[in-house]
Amino acid sequence: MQDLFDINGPEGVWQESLGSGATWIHGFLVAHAAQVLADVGRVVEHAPYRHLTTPGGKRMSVAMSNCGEEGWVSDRAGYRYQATDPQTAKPWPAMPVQLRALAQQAADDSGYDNFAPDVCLINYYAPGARMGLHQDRDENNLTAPIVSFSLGLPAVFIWGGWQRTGKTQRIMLRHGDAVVWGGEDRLRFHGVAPLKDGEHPLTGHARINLTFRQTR
Ligand code: MD6
Ligand code: FE
Repeated sequence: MQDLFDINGPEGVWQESLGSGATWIHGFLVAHAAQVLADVGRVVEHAPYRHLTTPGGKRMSVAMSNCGEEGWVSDRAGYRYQATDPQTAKPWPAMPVQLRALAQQAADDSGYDNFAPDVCLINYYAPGARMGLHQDRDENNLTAPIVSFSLGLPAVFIWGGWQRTGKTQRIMLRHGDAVVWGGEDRLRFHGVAPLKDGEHPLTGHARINLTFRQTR
């Protein structure tokens, strides 16, 4: 029954607060998922998914790409944003206008007007892929929120506090969910538990997560 409800679109969209600056918008993207995935497909034709290396030398289990004016990258030298794709030496593909508009809409709906994302990091999770507990603090502008879109297989998102060792909460992010966080929640620790295998009609054996960031 839940699936039937979700494909109806707006009726299946509802908000849940995760903190004073953080909003989980269930079902936000369900009605736009095919379009968003088509946009993502065009981006990764030009900037293919790749497994980056952490500064410590470990291969990340999540495969990544970017679009926008800059992209987030990691290698032995550290984490940073840069305007060119290190793999192709070309600028990252432009951020599709409709994707950017959806991210702005999610931010608006959560009380952040004037969100002007210049980067969209695209994370591809195959079964078993995970993301360790981290803070997003490589952006120069920490007053802007981050908008996150989840597509495909569901994943357990670990929502922590302001200290690595703080209490954590586990929430299940599903196909079409958006999370917007800024304000006092902007620097919360968070991560993703190893992806459980399954099959989704639009993504197959995978979860795709997009995070829109305003780096300046
Ligand atoms: C993910 N997301 O959901 C990983 N970071 O696959 C993030 O690391 C993240 O969802 C900052 C803000 C929102 C996020
Ligand atoms: Fe993050």
